[in-house]
Amino acid sequence: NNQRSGSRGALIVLEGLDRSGKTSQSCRLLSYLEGLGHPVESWRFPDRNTGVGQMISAYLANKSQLDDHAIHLLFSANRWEKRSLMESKLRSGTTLIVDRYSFSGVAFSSAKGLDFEWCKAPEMGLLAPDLVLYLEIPPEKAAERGGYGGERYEQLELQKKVARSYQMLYDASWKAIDASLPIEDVEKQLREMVLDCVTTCQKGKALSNLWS
Ligand code: NYM
Repeated sequence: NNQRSGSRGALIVLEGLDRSGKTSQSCRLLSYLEGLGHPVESWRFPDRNTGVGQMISAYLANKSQLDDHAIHLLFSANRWEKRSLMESKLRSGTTLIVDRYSFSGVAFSSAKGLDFEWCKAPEMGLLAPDLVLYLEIPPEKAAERGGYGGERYEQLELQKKVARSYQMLYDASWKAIDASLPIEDVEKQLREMVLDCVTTCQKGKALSNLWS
């Protein structure tokens, strides 16, 4: 029992272009860890349920217009409003599988032309993930998948720039997976990486903040 032994949960983030399969894989990882008896929750950003999240959702649906900097800060605020809950979940032993995080914030806004360092600044002090799983897919291939193009940003030229921005964020906590493989193959690779990470965190790896 994780709670009793006092070990913490892992903060695991899935990142990638639109239609790279993050949402399907985070569902699968959730069931997998649940099946193993690990306390686990699946989260996503933007969290569209909060007041800030509703503003973001309207913007993405092209129902409102906002300055690029303003929407960037709203995405960040949407993570800040969940930070303390995130920390208490992790400390009480719950692993969080998070569909998009600060890296999406920086990758999308900098792809639109905002300064890279400016984009990172409001993310500093949020919890640093223990593992970032990057679902790597050629932008052209993602664009062929169903449901593409419905929201703002789902355009091939912008997605190519987003892919380049993601490359600039890549560091030692990241693992890239070829997301053009069949869904079960991707899942198999992710399971192994996630289990490894959960174990490392149980053994006492410290929580830390972005970007340090
Ligand atoms: N997005 C997501 C951002 O531009 N900045 C952020 O901080 C986050 C978390 O929102 N195209 C973009 C990426 C997606 C869009 O995400 C909505 P999703 O996962 O499709 O709901």
